Amino acid sequence: VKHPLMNEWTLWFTKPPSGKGDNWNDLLKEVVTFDSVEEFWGVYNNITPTSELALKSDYHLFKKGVRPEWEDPQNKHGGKWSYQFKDKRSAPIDELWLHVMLAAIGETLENDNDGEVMGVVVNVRKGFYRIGLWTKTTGKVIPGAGDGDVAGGKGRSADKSRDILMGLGRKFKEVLKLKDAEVVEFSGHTESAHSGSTRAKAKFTV
Ligand code: M7G
Repeated sequence: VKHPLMNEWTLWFTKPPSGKGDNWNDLLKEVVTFDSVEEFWGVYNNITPTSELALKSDYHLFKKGVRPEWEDPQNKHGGKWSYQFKDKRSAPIDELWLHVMLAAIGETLENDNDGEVMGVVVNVRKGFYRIGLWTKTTGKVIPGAGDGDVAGGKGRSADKSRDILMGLGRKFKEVLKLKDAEVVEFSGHTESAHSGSTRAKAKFTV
């Protein structure tokens, strides 16, 4: 018996650069697509735990059909909530990443299936692990679009869109078991792309 997931999900992996001249696209690899609880565990039990990955590796778990890139049409008006675990030795990263993946595929991050969640990411870096939650919108109204047209979320008021994003941020923080004083930041992908890194200025925090 297979227990179907609400959505199909694709796991991607970013390999660490092996030499000079490796660009983002050479390093990003699609691994596998699944649509049941059983297949998820089959994949999970056969891949390297995050804690054993080389520096500059990433896992990305995204809804099927969405590439884990700013440039994807479904991400280009979006952003992400993220948190950096700076004490790599004490962060239970394998458990945290598992819980984030389960929240994504189990659809427990969103309240009303708002269609905001695009995927989740874990980055292995020299000084930290970073876990991110990518969203379709940034809660911003697109200049020139019709009244109430929020980027990627047509028909929603900017207030409603903002509420949905803040709710997602709070839920994400809960899944990561962070304390109140630990701050989760939201930043738009456009800003990340311009600054050439994810270290763009935070728009919101929870
Ligand atoms: P990062 O892995 O998000 O954060 O971005 P880091 O700075 O902590 O390592 C590292 C670099 O990967 C960026 O400066 C880009 O060169 C590249 N990169 C990351 N992402 C998520 C993208 C993307 O979506 N599209 C493109 N073109 N490059 C990206």
